[in-house]
Amino acid sequence: MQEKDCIFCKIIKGEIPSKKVYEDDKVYAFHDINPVAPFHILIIPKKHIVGIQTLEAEDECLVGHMFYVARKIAQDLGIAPDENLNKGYRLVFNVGKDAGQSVFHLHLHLIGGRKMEWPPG
Ligand code: DGP
Repeated sequence: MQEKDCIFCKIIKGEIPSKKVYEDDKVYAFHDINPVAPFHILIIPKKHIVGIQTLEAEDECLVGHMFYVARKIAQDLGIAPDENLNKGYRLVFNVGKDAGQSVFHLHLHLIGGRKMEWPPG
C-alpha cells in the first residue's frame, strides 16, 4: 500500500513532520512546505497512487472523497465562496512533469486566500 522511498508516504506515517489539517481512514491533509498563497493545503490519499495518470477505476470514489474533504477544509478556513459567490479557492492536480508534478504520490492542491489569475502559468 505504501512506498518505501515516497516522501508523502513518510509524511502519512509520521516519519517526516508535517502540519496536519485533517485526517481520516482514507486521506491526510497538511500545509504545503512551499505555499504559493496564504492558504496552501495538500490532500493526499493514504494509498500510494503515483498520480491521476495511473488512476484505476477502483480509485474513483477515493478521488471524489479528496474533493469533498477539500471543500470541508476550505469552509473551515473561511475561504469558501459566500452566497454571492465572492471569495473562492483553487483545486489543482498537477499531472506529470510538464504540468509541474514533482512528487509522485497523488495530491490535490487547495490554494486560496488571495485573488488568482487565469490562465495559470
Ligand atoms: P507538485 O509540484 O504538484 O508535485 O506539488 C508537490 C508539492 O509538495 C509542492 O508544492 C511542495 C510540496 N512538498 C514537497 N515536499 C514536501 C514536504 O516534505 N513537506 C510538505 N509539507 N510539503 C512538501
